[in-house]
Amino acid sequence: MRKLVMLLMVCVCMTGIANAGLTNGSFESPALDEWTPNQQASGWTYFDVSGWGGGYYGAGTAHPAWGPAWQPADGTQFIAIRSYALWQTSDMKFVEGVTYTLGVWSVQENPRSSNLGMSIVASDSAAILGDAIVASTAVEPLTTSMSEFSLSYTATAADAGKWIQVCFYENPNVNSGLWIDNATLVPEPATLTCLALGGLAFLRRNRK
Ligand SMILES: [Ca+2]
Repeated sequence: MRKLVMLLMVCVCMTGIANAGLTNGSFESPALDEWTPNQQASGWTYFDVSGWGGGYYGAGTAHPAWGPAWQPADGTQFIAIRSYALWQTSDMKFVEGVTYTLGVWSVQENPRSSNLGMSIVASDSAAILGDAIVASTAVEPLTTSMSEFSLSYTATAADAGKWIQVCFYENPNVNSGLWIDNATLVPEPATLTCLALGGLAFLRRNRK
């Protein structure tokens, strides 16, 4: 019975960590009845990366006229951006030696390379987007279906204690709309905390 309780503790821990770090990573909030242009997902800050003022963003459920390529990958809602970026401060700070993997699902309007940008940022402040981009990549989503992309970074001693921020952007130089869903930020080894909790439970059990 006790072994079962400890096993359950570890399982609950690992399940909880699957979506740890980000707020509203699946863009399910606020709940929207339908696709809405210029609607922002809560928990994220948006900005125009082109400066030309012709960008677009939207959120909600898939438009009824959209084909199977443009459907949410998780839940019922997702977002779109064109020449826009969005970022947020996660609920984690960097720990030296821990690897953080930023994941996201995306499909794009036209076949254009380097269109989806993903960045991991270290910041002294949770309130503003920092300028220390510690990892960044730009990838080409498919036009036929959502697919997953990821970016990993192992924190150094210099990063330790700084807020972990994440940013997604559409490359304004290629200007092709992106649909995005299911953003995650996963630390590894994530099981250290869980194993520590399991160890505590074991010690308490033996003291009785
Ligand atoms: Ca979603």
